[in-house]
This record gives sequence, structure tokens and C-alpha cells, in this order.
Amino acid sequence: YNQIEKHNDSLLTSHQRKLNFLKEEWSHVDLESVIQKLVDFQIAIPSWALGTGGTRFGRFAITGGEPRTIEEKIEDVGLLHALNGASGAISLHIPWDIPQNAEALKNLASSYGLKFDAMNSNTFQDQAGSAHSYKFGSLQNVNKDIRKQAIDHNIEVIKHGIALGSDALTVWLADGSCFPSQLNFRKSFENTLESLQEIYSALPDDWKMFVEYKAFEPNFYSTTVGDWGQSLLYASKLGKKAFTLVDLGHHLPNANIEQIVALLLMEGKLGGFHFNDSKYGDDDLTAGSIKPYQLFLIFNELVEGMDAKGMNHAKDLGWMIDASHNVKDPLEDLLQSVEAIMIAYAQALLVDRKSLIAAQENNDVAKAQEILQHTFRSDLRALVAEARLRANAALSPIGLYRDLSVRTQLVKTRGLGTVATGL
Ligand code: AOS
Ligand code: ZN
Ligand code: ZN
Ligand code: ZN
Repeated sequence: YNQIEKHNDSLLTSHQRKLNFLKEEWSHVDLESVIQKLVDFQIAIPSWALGTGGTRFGRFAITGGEPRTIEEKIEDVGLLHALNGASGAISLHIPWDIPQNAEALKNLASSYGLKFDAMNSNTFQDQAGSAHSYKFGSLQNVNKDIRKQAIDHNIEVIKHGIALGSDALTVWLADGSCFPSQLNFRKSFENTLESLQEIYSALPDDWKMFVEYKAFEPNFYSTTVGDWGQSLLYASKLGKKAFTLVDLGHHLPNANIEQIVALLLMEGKLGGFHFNDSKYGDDDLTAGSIKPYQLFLIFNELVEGMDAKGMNHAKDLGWMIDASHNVKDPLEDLLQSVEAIMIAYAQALLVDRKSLIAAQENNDVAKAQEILQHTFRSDLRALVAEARLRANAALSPIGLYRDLSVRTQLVKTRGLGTVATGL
């Protein structure tokens, strides 16, 4: 009789009441298969979201208990996964994480039921002891030696990933320019493409390369992978293992992200996501904290498009969180993000697809909106909770996390220190 079971028993009656209500409300739908899809769905946690967060203006330590090693980061994600049953993977970053003994890390991860998701390279910071600076870009650089250093780093990251059993490389480049005429757009693109091609040729056959785009920051005039069009150009030229990665915070204001997602998916070039939320730019706030309707609309396109192509929701795209904060306990924050993503997914699964298609075919605009908002405005939290229950996780992950004073325990074992890495 462990702590999770005890916690669940205390909430079971109220959970059953809410679930039964949903079962009645949605009796025309195969809720069992919806719940199973929710059980199967896993979202990777980035190693850099577990500790000190912040912005370029300052970084602030969390309240303590920050993971000091990869092992402790794996432990933290293991804890999240035990609580919500939906965080079954960790996304590592090189060199903020340097795996020393891959075999031991793999064993540790699998003891928590975790896999290694996409590996992240870093050519946006200069590393101590490296020969060249990325001040004027990495894969785009006019200097071939600098490009080579960045290429070699990415190949190194692939090797770490192979040893850990990962099967994807995410490339996010800070490359770009701050002033008009600083660089030649075409040459920067060509250099970047050529560099990516070299990295691509080091990719194992069963791997994917995710080309992440970002509208601006740290460069403020141009970005060399600045939007989905540019990312799609690289991914198309690279080949069938290359895909576009959509970070929800990487668009210009008011971009229609759900439409971007639908078209990338249609083209077979959508690789995956960095989930987060934002009000202004790359704010990296908790998923669903600002625009939950947008998150739902994105999942609505995903479910529709993936089903049309017969894709496996859980396996065929990369689902990752990319967040960084300094005002919340990062573990609570990540539990909130995963919950928001699961709710949006559940809502999308319940959209009355047939009626929606009919409404679209009849140009019945009001009906189409009614259909979408009916599920968006339905409280489906009990379905997500039921999926957790079936995965032997907690009915209320944050509730249990607080009841057990997990952070206080972590402070006791790990201390108050901070290990400042991350953006
Ligand atoms: C940067 O803005 C991107 O979102 C990156 O995906 C990420 O934050 C970074 O690569 C951390 O490794
Ligand atoms: Zn990102
Ligand atoms: Zn970002
Ligand atoms: Zn972001």
C-alpha cells in the first residue's frame, strides 16, 4: 500500500462521481479508447526545465533541491512520471548534460520507466576551451573552421544519443544577424544547409533530425532558420529523416500556429513540438497558461491530420516541453504543463469529427464553432485523471507532490545550491 494508492483512495469517490458524469454525457462516444490514448500519450521533459530558470536579464535559483547531476535530473523526471504517468521521457542537452556512463544512465532511466527523447545540441553559447566563437553564428558562419566545430559538436551529440538509445536530434540555431547587411541571406542559408547536410549524413537510418525555427532572439534583424517556411526548406532539401519542429513560442505575434501545424503534417514534414505558452514572444511559460484555446486548436488539427494519415498519436511525432521559469517550483510547473497538454489532447479526441466535416461541407460556420467549443468548454479533467489512475499514477499529481513535501525532501538531500545551466 504505497503513497500513491493511499492518495488515490482518498480521492476515489469524488473522482468516480466526475467520471460517471462524463460517461453519461459522452455515452455516444467510445470513451474507453479515448482513455487508452491518454494512457499511451507521453510528453518528454527537458533536462533544463528542472532547475534554475530565468531570462537573459537574470537567473534565479529555485527554492533549493535542484538536481546537480544527470542522475538527479533523471530522478526528478522519474518522480514526475510516477505522479502523472505521462512524462515517460527526458530530453537531454549537450553540454549542459554530459553523459559519462551511458549504460548506467540507461538502466537508471528505465528503472523509472523513462526513455531518452530527442538530444539537443548547443551552438548558441561558447563552451570553455573551444577554439572558435559563435559570436557570428555557427552552422551559417562565414568561417569554415567555425562551421566545422559546430558540425562536429552535433555529430558528438548524435553519438551520445546513440549510446543512450535516443533516436532524434533537435537542432536549434541562434544563427542570424542583428543589422541589415551584416550577412548575405543566401550565403548564410547555403552554409547552414551544407552544414546540416554533414550532420544529417552522420544520422543513423532510424533517427530523425528536427529543425527548430524561431522568429527572432538572440538575433534581432534576421534569423537563419526564422520560420516554418525556412525550416521546411532545409528539411525538404535534407531528406526524409529531417522534419520541422514547432516551438509554440517561436512565432511572430498572432501567427496561426494551428494552420502551420496542419500543413506541415499534410506534407509529412511535421517532426514534433516544444510545448510552452506565451503572451509576447519566446516566453517559455507553462503550457496552457495563457492561450489554452490555441493549444486545443493545435491538437484538434493534430488529431484530425494524424488520423487522416493513419498515424500513431503517441509514437509518430516528438512531444516535448520547452520551458524555463523563475517564479514557480519547476516540478509543479511541469506537472501543470503536462496536465494542460493532456486536457487539450482529450478535448481534441472528443471533437465530433463527422458533424464537423458535415458543417464544413455545408458552410455552416456557426455549427462548426459550436462543435469545437462544445468539447473545449467541457470539463474533461476526470478523463485525464482516469488515465493516470490506470497508469498507477496519482489522481492529483500536484496535490500529492505537496502532501508529501517533495521539495522539502529534495532540499534536505541536495541542498540549496544552484547549478546554473540552461537558457
Ligand atoms: C530556444 O529558444 C529554443 O527554444 C531551444 O529549443 C531551447 O530553448 C534550447 O535549445 C535549450 O536547449
Ligand atoms: Zn524550443
Ligand atoms: Zn525557445
Ligand atoms: Zn520557447
